[in-house]
Amino acid sequence: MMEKHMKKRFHTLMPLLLLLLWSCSPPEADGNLNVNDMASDSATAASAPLNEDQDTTLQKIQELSLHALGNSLDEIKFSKDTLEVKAGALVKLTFVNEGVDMPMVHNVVFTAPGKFKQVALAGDKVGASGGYVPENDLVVASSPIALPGQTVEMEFTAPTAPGSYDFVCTYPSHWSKMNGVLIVK
Ligand SMILES: [Cu+2]
Repeated sequence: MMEKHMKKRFHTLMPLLLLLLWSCSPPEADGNLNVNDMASDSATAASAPLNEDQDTTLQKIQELSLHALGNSLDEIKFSKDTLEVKAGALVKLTFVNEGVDMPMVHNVVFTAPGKFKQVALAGDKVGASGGYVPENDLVVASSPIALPGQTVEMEFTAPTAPGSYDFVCTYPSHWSKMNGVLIVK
């Protein structure tokens, strides 16, 4: 008896609920309310990023490696002055910090052409909590901080516009010794 009553209430509430849901749909929705779609929302949301990345998953990853050398402010330098990537390539960079002592903290930040110093000085102000990386359009990509002896990895999409970009360590006062050119072809 009780169950029957509940069921009846549910049926009378259902059209109202559907109407509410329909009226809440965003303007870009096609207006067709499909209960099945709504039930599988979580599944489609999880697979959506994969669809967006479809081009890059088919693309071969370009692997690069870079070391930070030296164990004093006078010695520090990157192992390479120049890195080269294909325009728009998916790049995986392995960054090895060969420093031993604590002040030898490094990162690799790729910047717009000619902007390594400007980005490094802005990164200095950001401080350790922000990984010494400023949030602005001059930054193409940045690695995590690599402590002495640590190896970090980063993945990024190379700029689509060919040119000579910069890379730099934005740890305070390292930029003048630790910078190089990213050639995008
Ligand atoms: Cu450094």
